[in-house]
Amino acid sequence: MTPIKTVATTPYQDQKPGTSGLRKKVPVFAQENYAENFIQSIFDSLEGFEGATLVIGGDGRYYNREVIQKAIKMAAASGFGKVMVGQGGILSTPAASNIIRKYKAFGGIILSASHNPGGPTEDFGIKYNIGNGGPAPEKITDAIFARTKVIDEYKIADVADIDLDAVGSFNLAGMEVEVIDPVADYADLMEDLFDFSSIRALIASGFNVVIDSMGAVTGPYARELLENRLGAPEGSVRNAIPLPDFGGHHPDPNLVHAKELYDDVMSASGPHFGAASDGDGDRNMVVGKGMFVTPSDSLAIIAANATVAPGYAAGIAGIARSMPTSEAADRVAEKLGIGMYETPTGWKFFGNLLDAGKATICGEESFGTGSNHVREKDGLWAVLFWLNILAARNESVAEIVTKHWAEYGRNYYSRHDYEEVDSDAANGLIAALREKLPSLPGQSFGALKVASADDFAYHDPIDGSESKNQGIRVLFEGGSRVVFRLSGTGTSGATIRVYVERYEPDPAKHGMETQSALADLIAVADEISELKKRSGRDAPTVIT
Ligand code: VG1
Ligand code: CO
Repeated sequence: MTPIKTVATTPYQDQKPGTSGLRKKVPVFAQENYAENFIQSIFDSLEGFEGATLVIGGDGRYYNREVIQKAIKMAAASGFGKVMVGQGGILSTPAASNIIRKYKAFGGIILSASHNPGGPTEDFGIKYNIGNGGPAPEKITDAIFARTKVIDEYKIADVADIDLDAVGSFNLAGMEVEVIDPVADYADLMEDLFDFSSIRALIASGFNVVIDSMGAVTGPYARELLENRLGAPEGSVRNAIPLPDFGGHHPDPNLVHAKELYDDVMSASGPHFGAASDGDGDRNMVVGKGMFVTPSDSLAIIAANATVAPGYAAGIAGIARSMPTSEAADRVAEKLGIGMYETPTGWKFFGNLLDAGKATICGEESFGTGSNHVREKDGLWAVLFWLNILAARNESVAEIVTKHWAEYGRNYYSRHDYEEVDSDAANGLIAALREKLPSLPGQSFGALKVASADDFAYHDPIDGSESKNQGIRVLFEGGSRVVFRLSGTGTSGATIRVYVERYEPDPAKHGMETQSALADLIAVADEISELKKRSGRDAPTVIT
């Protein structure tokens, strides 16, 4: 008797994938057939996977194991030949991307809500990645969403739960399941890209490095790399055990949620260098003594120094950044005489540029940096890149950053988030801005005169696809700008993001505090968008 059973289901109307997959609260995901509907809709939107391999893994958050069991049984029922799943259900997002590429899988399902909190009433997420290892492009996520609205049945192997905790292979309803070591392949890849012997020597000389894994997925990866392969003392990786609720941490590596680490590095007796990663391991925060590196600057500095790392010794072909990310990297690309690409927010837009060899290094202002080694942003990769640069240059983080500004100028930059704002109010704010766009150019706000204003649209140079309404940009004469967009990853209400940037070429003016350096632009952003009035808020929820 075949163990495959077909189950009748009714569609949900709210399964639209956002910036990075479908994200909802756990109680939403726990509704009858909710996860099954979405997973079957993924399979129904794909063609040609009969007998092929699917990679499955997640960030270890609450509900991870339950959904992995369902996904494996459904993959068997839909005709996949093999599933590779991380031991314990664990795979960081960049590690999953690597496994898909290395073992030439058809694609992968990544269970994560990234930097959002985890737990029984917190967030969960499902994302599909294609065979290049990257997030599915809009064409596929649109097809998945269309399918979720009409789905009426799904298929599942009616078998007992799988043991996810022991590495090994077995047969499940005619499909092979391989439970793999989630760390080894990724750690090997990092060792191919970076000069581990120089970094080992730097650490052995007394350079004190700590990584805060924030109770999330990078713990085992960071331990293997930093403590086992690079010789840092045991305990250098903090909050190293992935926990279903991240130990109550909000695993978002920024100055608000990783403040303890920041304060420690800034203290006289603290470590020389600190880094943190998010829930699923694709974001990074880098802090040196006396110097927090903004993600936009980090992208520019990594690109400018890329050739110190063996994996990039031949030089980089181009840089890509999301539109709201600061233009610091543009100046590096200009100097290197290489291509610079500006894409909408979200890693899925970098995939084509990376596949085509147009861009080698990519980044976002939201603590995300990565390269063509995988097709996701990669937190530990960025940390190792910094350690490689520090080892090669024999200077402190603060020296490297200030010298970079002196050479290229400084892009003062900040993002203000207004979280859990009423959705109608947030949509109204964007709609009103959109209406104002034609009248803005030429208008002056104090000393700032609007040069141009638009709603960012992206034309993909590789596949010709168009993505509209990707953020309202107001550009001022002299190169300053403010950008407004709504988050596509939140799970309650709306989050308004305001991005503010000012370019300062004069090194004598590089020592200002960021918020003061941007004060006039922040005030103008409020005036143009009526932010305070419409959101009912006096101040942002989070400033990064
Ligand atoms: C946010 C960030 C974006 C990032 C996305 C996924 O999206 O702004 O840069 O790519 O999260 O990252 P949004 O739509 O909320 O602004 V992760 O680490 O959450 O997978
Ligand atoms: Co993430």
